[in-house]
Amino acid sequence: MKRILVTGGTGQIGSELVPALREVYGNENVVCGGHKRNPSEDLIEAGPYEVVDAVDAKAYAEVVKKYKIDTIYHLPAILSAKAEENPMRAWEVNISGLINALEIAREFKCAIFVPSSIAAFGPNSPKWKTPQDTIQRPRTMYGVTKVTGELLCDYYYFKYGVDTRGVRYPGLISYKTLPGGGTTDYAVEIFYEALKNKKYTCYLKEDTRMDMMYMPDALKAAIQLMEADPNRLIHRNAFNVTAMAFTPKELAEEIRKHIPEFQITYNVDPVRQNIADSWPDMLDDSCAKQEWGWNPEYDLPSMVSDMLEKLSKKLG
Ligand code: AKB
Repeated sequence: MKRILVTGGTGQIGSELVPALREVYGNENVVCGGHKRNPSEDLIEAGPYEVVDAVDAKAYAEVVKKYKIDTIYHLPAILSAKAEENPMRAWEVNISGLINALEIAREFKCAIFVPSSIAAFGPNSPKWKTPQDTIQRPRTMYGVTKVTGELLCDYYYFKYGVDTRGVRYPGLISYKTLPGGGTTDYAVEIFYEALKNKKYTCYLKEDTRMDMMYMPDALKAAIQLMEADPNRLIHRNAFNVTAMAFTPKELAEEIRKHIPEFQITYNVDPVRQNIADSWPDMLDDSCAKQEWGWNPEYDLPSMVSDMLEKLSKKLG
């Protein structure tokens, strides 16, 4: 059985990936490594929990050694909008943290999953059906760290044979843990406001199309890729994955099918608008489909109805 450590385990992806992995591999075999956010009670009660600051290589390595870890899901990252406020901190967390993880994976012979993002593309990448292999000249610090991360993961695979794998996530939507400091965050916030106040003011223009995915598909992608037959993998770092692409206006229209009184208004934040305009509208995920059988379950209508149902239960 695998022995897994998830760093960034209390964040938006980690807080749902840890329970999903525990279901597959057993509670005791999946260590949740948290840092900034306090863990929920069920994360601590169900299995091992350790504080892991990815920037502290020694502490990171000690946890890997203590639990005889053979697979790391390395998730800590400062997201796009936050990274523009403090680019040096973003470099430290996203790159110094990552190089620590890669060195530890090399030393302790661990396989490692590292998420990249649509942010690894820039304004001169093709916008529609962005190919797996194409121009990557992002203009955000977050994007720069994501391209660097992809290259570092390839380097550790080719130079040292470390089993590095990753996907380029689009904006992720979930009802459990809020994202923090991303450009795609509106697609989560809108559901809270729709249920609580029946109105939402969006910081992006109504026709800003971006690639998105519902969290169950994002978790499935990570677990499925780490289980994939390595002989079939041509790309490794990092696979384009996608599930749906929509604009704020289209999302609001879909929500209105469930909450007819819902109203959306717009008050554009130039920083986040600029970032969103530099990203693809939708990725081409055919390599992920061919090389490891990627197949998302949720589209816009099924995501919206599940989100509203689960979130309204959560909000009581
Ligand atoms: C962000 O908006 O920064 C992230 C991402 C697309 O990687 N959600």
